[in-house]
Amino acid sequence: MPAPRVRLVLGDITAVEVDAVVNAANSRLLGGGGVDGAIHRRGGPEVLAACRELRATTLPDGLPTGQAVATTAGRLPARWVVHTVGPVHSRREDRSHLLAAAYRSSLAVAEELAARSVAFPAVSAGVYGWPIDSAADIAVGTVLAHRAGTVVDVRFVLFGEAAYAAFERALAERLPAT
Ligand code: AR6
Repeated sequence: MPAPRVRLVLGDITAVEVDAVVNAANSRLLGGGGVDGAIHRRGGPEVLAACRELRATTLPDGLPTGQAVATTAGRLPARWVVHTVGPVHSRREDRSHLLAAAYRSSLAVAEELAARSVAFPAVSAGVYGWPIDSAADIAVGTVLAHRAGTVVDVRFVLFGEAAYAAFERALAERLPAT
């Protein structure tokens, strides 16, 4: 099975029409800033209600770092939000495996939902402080290593030229022009 087709998009992930939008959430799953805040604002109260329900049932202690879970997308132009928790960047400890796990878990959840298209933000590259070049390299490497079942279309939706350029470099390194 081949890897999904990967595309880069400059803009706001809450405006993207895909089956599944990935949220760079935190373990509490009750909203926050950055992508998380934007997804909850545009998705509306249904998304928060679904997150609260998860906390009250299957995830009483929250969602561990590197894992993923789906909810309704509420009013977003998507079918589902896949919430994942990236690691906070640390200079003392290599947490790359946790960032890769966040992408892998999100793809696994999207496959369970039989999603075809998935949009990812640059998980951990905002509030969680991950340097953008490294975040892009891990994101692109992990998605290209995925053997696609239903998920054949992956879009990285990048907020700002610097993030877009970093993902372009990461993609060029992994997929040299033939
Ligand atoms: N569309 C696409 N990308 C965006 C958007 C958007 N609307 N808004 C921000 N970004 P962050 P994290 C970019 O901080 O680092 C939250 O408070 C942003 O420029 O959203 O994983 C959560 O509740 C950056 O490149 O996520 C957690 O507590 C990238 O998305 C914590 O932040 C990720 O930035 C998670 O931090």
